Amino acid sequence: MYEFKTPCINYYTQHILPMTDAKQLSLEENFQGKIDAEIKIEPKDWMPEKYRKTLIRQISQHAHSEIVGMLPEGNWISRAPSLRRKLGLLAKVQDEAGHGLYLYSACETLGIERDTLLDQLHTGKAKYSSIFNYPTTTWADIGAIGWLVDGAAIMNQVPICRCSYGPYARAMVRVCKEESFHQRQGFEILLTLSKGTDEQRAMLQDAVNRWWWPAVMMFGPSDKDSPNTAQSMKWKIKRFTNDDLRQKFVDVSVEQAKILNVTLPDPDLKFNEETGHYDFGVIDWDEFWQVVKGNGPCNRQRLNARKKAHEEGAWVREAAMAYAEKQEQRQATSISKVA
Ligand code: FAQ
Repeated sequence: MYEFKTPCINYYTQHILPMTDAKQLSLEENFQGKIDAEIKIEPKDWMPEKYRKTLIRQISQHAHSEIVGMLPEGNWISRAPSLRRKLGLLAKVQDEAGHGLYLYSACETLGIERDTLLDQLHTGKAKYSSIFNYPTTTWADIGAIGWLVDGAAIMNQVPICRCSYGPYARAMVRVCKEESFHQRQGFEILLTLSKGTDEQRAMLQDAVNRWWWPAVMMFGPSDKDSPNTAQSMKWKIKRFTNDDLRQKFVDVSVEQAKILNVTLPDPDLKFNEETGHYDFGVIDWDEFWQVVKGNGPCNRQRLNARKKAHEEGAWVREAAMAYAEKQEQRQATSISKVA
């Protein structure tokens, strides 16, 4: 059982207290001790400023990804090929909105306002996942997003259920359950196409050709070029490195591709008897960084759509605030009447 050397200190108070080096050191030792002992860090616990900032960066980027991630699929809600497909897609896109809101709430527990986070997204200061800057040109893209993008997302996010920061870890439990439904609906769309006409099978192969490499890139830069991984692993924000997760994703996807009867667009994909994993080709990191820097095929379109939706939703936020104030006033009046 882990023993606390000092009592937990309110993080907000701690923030403004001048600290001696020795005290700071013991706080940091206690903090790391809790993490090593798998004790969750909660919002009011003391935490190093860099831990807080790393979490705000990661959780907010994750939230932005969920929200921007609604756009490529939203494109197909009005064109889904049947009522059943439309219902499935609507539910998936709504789930993603929910994930974004959960994650913004988890991020707010670290002492940052939601308006600030949204401002960071709209001004291009905060990143969101590279994958959502690619276009969805055919219905098969919706299947490919579910299979590959949600598949990659699950691979990365299941370990975050064991993240050291309590609110993020707990939010991820439901998110992962829903992502797993998303992955299955995508796979089922593709399985149906794989049993369809020549044209449908060609559409499936074309979508897989376009989405495979961007999905492989989603895991982020190679470990040797990832500035944040080492510290995030020590703090148990990340449980696996980018390359480890990418390899797991490739290994499972190759087997699933066989069921779909599609070819993955990588001539170097080959099972390696020695490692027990699939070797794969060289990733085009130039493409990845171009997309991350804002020069992908749809970056401008995505950001403009988000900004427009935010502006057009101003009246909803105002109405919600007015309603909440009215409820508060009503409650105050009824309490004063009882008293
Ligand atoms: N795109 O040092 P690292 C989803 C940035 S949700 C853009 O390795 P870290 C659900 C990174 O931010 C998908 N930027 O960084 C869905 C950093 O820049 P910074 C999102 C990327 O944080 C499905 C720099 O490169 N998932 O798909 C990307 O340790 C379908 C150096 O990188 C999450 O956010 C990228 N792909 O590891 C929705 C999961 N990769 O901030 C709709 C949580 C890296 O220093 C439809 N996040 N960068 O300026 C994570 O696990 C981590 O943050 C990583 C990056 C693994 C993404």
